[in-house]
Amino acid sequence: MAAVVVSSMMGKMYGLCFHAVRQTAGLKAPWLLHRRAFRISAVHRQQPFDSSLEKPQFPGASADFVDHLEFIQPNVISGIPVYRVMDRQGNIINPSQDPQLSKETVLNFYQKMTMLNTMDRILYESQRQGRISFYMTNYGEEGTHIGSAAALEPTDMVFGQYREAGVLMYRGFPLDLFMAQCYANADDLGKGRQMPVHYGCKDLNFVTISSPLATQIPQAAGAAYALKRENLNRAVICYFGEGAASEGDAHAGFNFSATLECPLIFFCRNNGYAISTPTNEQYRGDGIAARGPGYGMLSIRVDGNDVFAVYNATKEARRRAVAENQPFLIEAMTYRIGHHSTSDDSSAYRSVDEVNYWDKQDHPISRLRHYMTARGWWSEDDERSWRKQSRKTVMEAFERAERRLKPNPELLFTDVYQEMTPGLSRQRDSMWRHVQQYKEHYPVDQYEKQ
Ligand SMILES: Cc1ncc(C[n+]2csc(CCOP(=O)(O)OP(=O)(O)O)c2C)c(N)n1
Ligand SMILES: [Mg+2]
Repeated sequence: MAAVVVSSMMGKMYGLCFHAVRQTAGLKAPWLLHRRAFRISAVHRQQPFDSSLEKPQFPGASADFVDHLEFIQPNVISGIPVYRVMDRQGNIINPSQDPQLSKETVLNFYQKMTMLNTMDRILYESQRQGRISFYMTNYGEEGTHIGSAAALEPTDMVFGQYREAGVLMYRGFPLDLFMAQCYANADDLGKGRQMPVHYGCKDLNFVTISSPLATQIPQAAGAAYALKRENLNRAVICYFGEGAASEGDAHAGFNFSATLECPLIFFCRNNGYAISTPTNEQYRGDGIAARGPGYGMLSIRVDGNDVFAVYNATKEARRRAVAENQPFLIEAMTYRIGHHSTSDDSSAYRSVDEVNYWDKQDHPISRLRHYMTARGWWSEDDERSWRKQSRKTVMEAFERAERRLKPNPELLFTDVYQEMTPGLSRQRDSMWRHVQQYKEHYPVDQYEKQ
């Protein structure tokens, strides 16, 4: 039914794309589901105990004895290779890896990546002008968003960190709703209760963002376990930064999903920084992909600025995660070109030359544009008119959001309990008395009436 091949030495593993190979029959029959959901599959059962054999009998490892003292070397110098499909000029390196997407699909990738970029510029500027309270840009990471989102099924569930707006955009979240959330206006699906960029959309299977880092990781493991039990051919993708991977919750999520055999894709955006903490202060191993084998997860490192490499890796991980019920770890190497957020000034901890390199010489958008131009699918004129049109579309949505009223303050107290508790009810009455008493300080006309 299944076979596991796991290299014995960590050092040996580092040269391989996939660190463990497991083939398990697809999950079909309900009785099989029941068995898989509640019991460990046969291949992972404890090794049989046989005291007559001069080999280790420890239940926690399956290995041989050695008679020489040797520590395993972490290979951080020549580490896990970075899978890519295109070079920086947008040429396909190995034709067998070309996903051969249609012109229409590739143009859609490009339009989504650039639309995200335009939306970021306008919302970033609007925060600088004091129109919204906060914002986080996605500059430089557009390839990781669009490449991964395109490889999923719409029914797959997304657990994001906060810098994955392109995934939601690819799924069809309209500009008006992005703006409504950032403006916390009456159209916001979250009813204005969250900070900007904390999007969520039930219809698009995009779980609402929450600020405490890495909380989404064990939640995603639980959701993937539930989806496996439903047997509906759905997967979960969980995005996180390399900084969030240092949280204890990351360990809990990785280990639960591996031992419970969950159809889950862990997608790490390694963008070089966690606010001002660079990766060389964040970890001492070979990035995040190197941790996968430790959890018994199939793992790969990809060039996150190569949208096709991200697409291929996520597509294959998604296919196998569902067919074989096991988690995958993808580490997408990229660079955070913008400041961490509008509360950060990155010139305090990194050089302009470093940022310029990624902005001008190794950018996911320009790489895809080179690819399209070489095929005659895109011209200077197309670029000019698309830039103009996309900016106009974003500006129109922005103006609509700004004109819209704020949600009724009463909504602060709803949706916590099915029926409002006496305590909450007293707080609500007290709020209204306060607003009434100091009405000159509250622009109540800017809020929706009850
Ligand atoms: C538990 C917790 N600790 C600290 C923070 C403050 N914080 C917000 S974002 C961030 C850095 C995260 O970096 P990374 O995971 O690499 O994501 P990136 O911002 O680079 O996309 C920190 C420390 C937080 N939100 N939650
Ligand atoms: Mg980071």
